[in-house]
Amino acid sequence: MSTERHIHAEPYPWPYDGSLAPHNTALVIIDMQTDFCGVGGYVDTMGYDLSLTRAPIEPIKAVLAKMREQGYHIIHTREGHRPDLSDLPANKRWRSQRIGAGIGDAGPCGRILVRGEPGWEIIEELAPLPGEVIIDKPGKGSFYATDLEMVLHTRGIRNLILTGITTDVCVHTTMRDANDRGFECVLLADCCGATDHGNHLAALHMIRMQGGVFGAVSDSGALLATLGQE
Ligand code: C5J
Repeated sequence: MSTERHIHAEPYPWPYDGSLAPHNTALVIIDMQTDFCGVGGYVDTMGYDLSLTRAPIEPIKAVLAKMREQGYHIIHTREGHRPDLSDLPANKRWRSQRIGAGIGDAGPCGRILVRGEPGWEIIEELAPLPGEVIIDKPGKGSFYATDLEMVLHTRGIRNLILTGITTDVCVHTTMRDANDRGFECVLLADCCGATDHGNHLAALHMIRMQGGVFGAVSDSGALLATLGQE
């Protein structure tokens, strides 16, 4: 009998080699912070529709509960900057100021995207448990200026299940970068959201090209169906 395990995904059953198992696979939850999906946070201050970035909360909760129960690795990320803003590039700050949500400026949830401020915290619904990895990143990708790759190698993780916000920015950047580093990635479509739904759909479409140019696309239902067979 074959011991291969896959989840239904497009454009191929994921992972490519059927090696889905708790010891080598991590759930990565990207930037589910008040600043990206809470009232008064960065995305809200920019004027985008919060329902789009809040849509993934419930599907992620379901996947997180099941993967915790089965002993998978869980990794959370947070985008944010040092209080002295010494890791904030001037152009990133300038762009945020011109849309009225200056990074480092005071807002309803504290200083926008600054580490330690209320808006920078991961939302309560998806709060990390003690022992789960948290990666603090100053950029969009989760590898740049972080120790994520070292954590993955140290734990023997090869497969990444990507969730969080936003699909077209931090999730995509992380997926592309992980793929280049040899990790096998799947993005769960209903566990991600963007500030523009068209961009969310376009980001999913991009992944499906070229036989799965950065990996594959699936959803929480398909993952839970496979994990439920345990
Ligand atoms: C953005 C993110 N969109 N988490 N950050 O600025 O995608």
